[in-house]
Amino acid sequence: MSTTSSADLSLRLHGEHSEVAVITLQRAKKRNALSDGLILAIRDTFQNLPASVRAAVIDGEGEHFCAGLDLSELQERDASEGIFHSRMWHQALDCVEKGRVPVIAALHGAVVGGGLELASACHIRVADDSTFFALPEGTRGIFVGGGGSVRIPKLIGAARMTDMMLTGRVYNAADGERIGLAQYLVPGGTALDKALELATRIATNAPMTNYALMHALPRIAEQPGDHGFFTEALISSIAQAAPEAKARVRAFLEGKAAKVKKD
Ligand code: 1HE
Repeated sequence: MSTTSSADLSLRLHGEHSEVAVITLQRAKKRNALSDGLILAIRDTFQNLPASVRAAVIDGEGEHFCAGLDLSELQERDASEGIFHSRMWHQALDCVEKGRVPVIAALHGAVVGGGLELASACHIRVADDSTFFALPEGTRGIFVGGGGSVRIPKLIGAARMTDMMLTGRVYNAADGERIGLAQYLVPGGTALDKALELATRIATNAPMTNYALMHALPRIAEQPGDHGFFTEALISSIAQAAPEAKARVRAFLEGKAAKVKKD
């Protein structure tokens, strides 16, 4: 395992071939609130992942995953600065969602405001018992600006997001998992351990399959059905033509690959 770090963010490499990156928000004293510097560090880190990395985990130091936007930086911004600020978040979280490798969010404690926007840019969210989800923007007199209005309704629907913002509703871990804010709940365990287990497994997939899931599936989901079927045909033919896909199918046919088993 090797380590690099910049101010409020660290990147550690795990696995025999350094195939999993664990990226940790390290502003525990401010509950990992996302300052401009931290948002830019997220952007730069995901843009420059080491070549060995095939899956990533993002987690937060201390008792909370992330308290959202650093509210102390909001005070002096005018309207046009606000647009650029929001666009900076969009660009940074796009590097998470539309980067090179799947990203798993390991959630605990507060996952609120921009923290939930960051989590929703990840491909898988794992929550432990301590996790709670909220969008306090409504009560702070502001609005989401980090892509939450696009991504969060895709997870839970616009009606639930509207309720969270209008009423300040807080979802606990179990209810968050039930409505789709997290795909995994780890009762009595740590989200980081589960996220690492999943990332290690994902890192063994054929890269083209992971790429198709990250880049083709979300686009297909937004295309008219007929276009989606065509895009699916294109991407599936590209994936199956890769030498790695041929080798994996051959291994199964020769009885050398794992069967699908009940959990
Ligand atoms: C902060 C922030 C922050 C904590 N910006 N400084 N997000 C929110 O509205 C959530 C605001 N935070 C909270 O509700 C609570 O801090 C928590 C539930 C996350 C954690 O509570 P707790 O009791 O563990 O910590 P604390 O005592 O409230 O906070 C510790 C310190 O962190 C304290 O500073 P200190 O100097 O007094 O020690 C807090 O002021 C500081 N802190 N959260 C700045 N968010 C792209 S648009 C996105 C829009 C949004 O994200 S809006 C939602 C913002």
